[in-house]
Amino acid sequence: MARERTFALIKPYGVQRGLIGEILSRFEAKGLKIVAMKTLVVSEDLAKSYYSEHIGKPFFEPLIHYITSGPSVAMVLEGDEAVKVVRKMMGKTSPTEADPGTIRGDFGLQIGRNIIHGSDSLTSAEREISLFFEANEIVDFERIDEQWLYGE
Ligand code: DAT
Ligand code: MG
Repeated sequence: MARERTFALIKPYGVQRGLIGEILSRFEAKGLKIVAMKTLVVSEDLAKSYYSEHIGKPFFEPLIHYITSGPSVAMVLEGDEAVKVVRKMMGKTSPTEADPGTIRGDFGLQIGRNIIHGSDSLTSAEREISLFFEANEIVDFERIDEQWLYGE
């Protein structure tokens, strides 16, 4: 198994609903390490680069409007197969399809108001991390439980 870094964003609706702590607790309890985190209001320019794969789709403009509408919390999570693990913990794109027990399955109903984003591949993770963070904002450290978590 490969140790990976992935990018996650608690979107404006998640912040407004007071779900930052709930979401972070799930990631921490899973064993993922939060190696960078910040609160920011995503600018229009950043939003358009971040969601460039969706340019031209009917939901693109509403998506940009939503993601720039209030504060979000951006983070870098590290752990074995972190990309896949975070995607599974988030659940399917549509909250009505996402399984109970997943973040989207437990806390939302509207695809246009998803409360969380997570990178869908290592390539996307690298791109998204570099859009939101400078290299010196990401902290390399060991959690004291790592030898138990990974059996090293
Ligand atoms: P994901 O967020 O699961 O990676 P995505 O990259 O396909 O899904 O879409 C990004 C966001 O765009 C998603 O969180 C919500 C919005 N979105 C996707 N498909 C949509 C649709 N059919 N109608 C409205 N919004 C949509
Ligand atoms: Mg996506």
